[in-house]
Amino acid sequence: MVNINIDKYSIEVPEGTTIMDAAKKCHISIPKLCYMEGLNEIGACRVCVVEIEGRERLVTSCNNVVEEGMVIYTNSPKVREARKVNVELILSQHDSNCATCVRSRNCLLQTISNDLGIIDLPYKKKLSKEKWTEGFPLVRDYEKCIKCMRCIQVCDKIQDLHIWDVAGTGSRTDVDVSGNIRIEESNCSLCGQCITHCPTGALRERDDIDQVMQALADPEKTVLVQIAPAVRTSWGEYFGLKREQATVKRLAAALRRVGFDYIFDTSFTADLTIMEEGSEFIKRLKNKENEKFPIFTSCCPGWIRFVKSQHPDMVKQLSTAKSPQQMFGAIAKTYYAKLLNIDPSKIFSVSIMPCVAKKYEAEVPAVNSAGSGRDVDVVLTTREVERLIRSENIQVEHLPEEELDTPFGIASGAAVIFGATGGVMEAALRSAYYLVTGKNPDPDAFKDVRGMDGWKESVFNIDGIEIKVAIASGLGNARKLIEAIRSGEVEYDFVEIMACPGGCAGGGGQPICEGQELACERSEVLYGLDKLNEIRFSHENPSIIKCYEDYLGEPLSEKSHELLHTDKSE
Ligand code: HC1
Ligand code: SF4
Repeated sequence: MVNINIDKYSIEVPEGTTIMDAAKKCHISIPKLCYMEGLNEIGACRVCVVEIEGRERLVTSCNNVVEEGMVIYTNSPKVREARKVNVELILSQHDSNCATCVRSRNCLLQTISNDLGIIDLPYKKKLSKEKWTEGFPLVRDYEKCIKCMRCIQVCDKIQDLHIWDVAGTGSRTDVDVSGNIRIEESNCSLCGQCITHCPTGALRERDDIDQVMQALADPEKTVLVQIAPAVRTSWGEYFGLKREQATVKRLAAALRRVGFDYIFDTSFTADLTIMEEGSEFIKRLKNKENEKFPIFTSCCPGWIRFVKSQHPDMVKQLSTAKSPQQMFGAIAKTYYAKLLNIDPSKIFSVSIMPCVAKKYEAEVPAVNSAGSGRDVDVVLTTREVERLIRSENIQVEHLPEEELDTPFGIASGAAVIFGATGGVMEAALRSAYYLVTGKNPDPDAFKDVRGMDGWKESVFNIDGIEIKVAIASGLGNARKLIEAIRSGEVEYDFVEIMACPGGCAGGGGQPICEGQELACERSEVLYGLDKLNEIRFSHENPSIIKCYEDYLGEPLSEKSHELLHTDKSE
């Protein structure tokens, strides 16, 4: 143990403790900008500097460890002055257009600048670089980048994709796409994890709110919106709502006031995905000698982009089922247009997703099969929806809860857990059991696949058939799992992969809560909702049963193939 003194507190801490962690033990919070625990402890921003008695130079507290007898000052005049100059230097490379920035009020650089009382920019120089990649779902603004390297570290260490790198030297140092190519040409999965870990507005999603506003203002359009499972766990975070207040029904009330005509649930088509994907899996399992295993789930477009670029020979092992988002789009512009008796071209279909890659997915030509333009016209992230609601001055905390619309507002608990890692697998197994045996299992029979581990596996026996399953979330884990399959180290029948750590609950389009990884807490909300739902099985959703009776026939029918399946290699 080591005895030290921090800001006049004497404390004993284990050897090897960083000064930042030692201060935390005394409830002293040292400001930091580039730091991410375990990932980015490089002292690049020099905001976390502290003074040590007897030493001339200040030291960074995130990557210097305590020594016996050290006397540390975390907020002395010398520290405050240095911190201020360091942030002013960072701001000299930053555009400081806070009023027009998507991260305004949720920006660590803005908070620290304010806290340090910076009201002038003595080192400001003219920036010349152009804004970048308008049109691509992921937008980067060089003038807001502060070279903290967080995006590089998340992409390297968690996602193992290495899209970002340092370019140039000295005052020309920038963060840019590795290999000096444009982002559109890179293997970016669009998982959006670089966005949620950026401390400023240098990385963000393409903003598509205007297109929705235009459709809402068009009297010719019927505007419908689908809400993804994981959005109900997080949308209230910016508004300061407690999780019990921020329900999907309160979000429905807010969206109605924004002007949407029909509010539906993506979980409805998550049930449909289970019907199709589950039936496809059983069919392929019965034909095992002619099929290549494992079969992979296909609802995460970040994962699809990853497999296409990193393991193209495995694309044919993906389930052909479209994602719930795209199934919803196809059903909305066919079956629902028929129910409403309106021309599909008059339907404008919006989705709210915790995801940036879903913007790309909706643009892929092969997934658009309803025959009237795009099946999903616009995808908004959870963050965009929060901005949309704020722009309408809606006081969400005073809204009542309101029901979603029928028939696509009805979903099973199995569908709702899609938003957590392992949820798609659990939902599929519940219905696969029914498809094989004709009986329902205990709805919690497959709960072994829950939890935040990045790579999970289990074996289940359904009526004498042994099914080996695995689940990975985070692309670094996905890469390890695939390499183990290739080397023959492991063997599975069915594998769920989600690009974002923790699944969509931790999605790249979710609210940004500095320094917190909330996938676990948000997933608990989903498992709670599943438990409370009267319908725990996708095959028991009455709207799904009716949709097959009235329109699709049966799972894997010709109509289903036309609307709900796609060749992933396109
Ligand atoms: Fe997801 Fe899915 S679970 S992919 O994370 O299969 O985005 O929530 O909507 O499509 O249902 C995302 C979430 C979402 C789809 C479903
Ligand atoms: Fe999108 Fe979910 Fe996949 Fe992340 S895990 S890329 S949020 S679909």
